[in-house]
Amino acid sequence: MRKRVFIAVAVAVTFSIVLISINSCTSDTGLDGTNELEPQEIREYQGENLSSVNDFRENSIKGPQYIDEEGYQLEIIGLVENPRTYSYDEVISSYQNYKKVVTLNCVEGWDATILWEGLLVRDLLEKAVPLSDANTIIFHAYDGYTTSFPIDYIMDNDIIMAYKMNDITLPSERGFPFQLVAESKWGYKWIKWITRIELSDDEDYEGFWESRGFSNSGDLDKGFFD
Ligand SMILES: Nc1nc2c(c(=O)[nH]1)N[C@H]1C(S)=C(S)[C@@H](COP(=O)(O)O)O[C@H]1N2
Ligand SMILES: [Mo]
Repeated sequence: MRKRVFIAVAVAVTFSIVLISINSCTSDTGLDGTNELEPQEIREYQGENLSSVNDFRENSIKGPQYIDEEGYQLEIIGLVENPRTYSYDEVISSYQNYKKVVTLNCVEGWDATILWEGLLVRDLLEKAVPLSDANTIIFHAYDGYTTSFPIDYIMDNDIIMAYKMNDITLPSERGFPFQLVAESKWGYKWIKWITRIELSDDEDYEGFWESRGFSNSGDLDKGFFD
């Protein structure tokens, strides 16, 4: 008799555990009864086909970096009147956002066309006010990677620092929180995981790949060893 009661209790307990776990796996039901779904990337924009965020080859110098949004800081430093540190939300909420379809071309022979969304680096610079001897902008990343541009490239073009691609937040592997959309430049100029923007007077500064023989201008219409 005791044994039967024991078995019945054991079966009931097992059954409830199974039910509870099925319930917690399948639904993310909010208080209002709506189910939240993971946002999906878009693959077409204004009639143009887009690549997927998964079409990129992973060839980063130290592999993917996983940056925590809470502790993240973006520094604007060097030859500027107003050096400043931003949190992730401050960067996103302080500036007008822009969208643009641009293709990244890697020197390894692949490319990806993505709808990028972010802020203009020019807007960040205008707030920071570069000093008159600043002529170069150096981007630093969480993995120690760097790359640089003449300030004029940033001021004369609508260069975006992206926080979304194909309508979803940048995945960690793709550079969360920010990747530079270095239009008309080779992929190695599209720095990911940006943590610091430094204004400098060193026109000859060479970033990670540039100091290993790749062209400093990185212009797509020229060879990458020019
Ligand atoms: N911080 C950082 N940014 C980086 C790189 C890197 O190694 N570290 N690699 C660059 C290169 S060579 C290319 S082609 C693009 C490619 O982006 P993906 O690694 O998301 O494919 O990122 C660029 N940005
Ligand atoms: Mo690349």
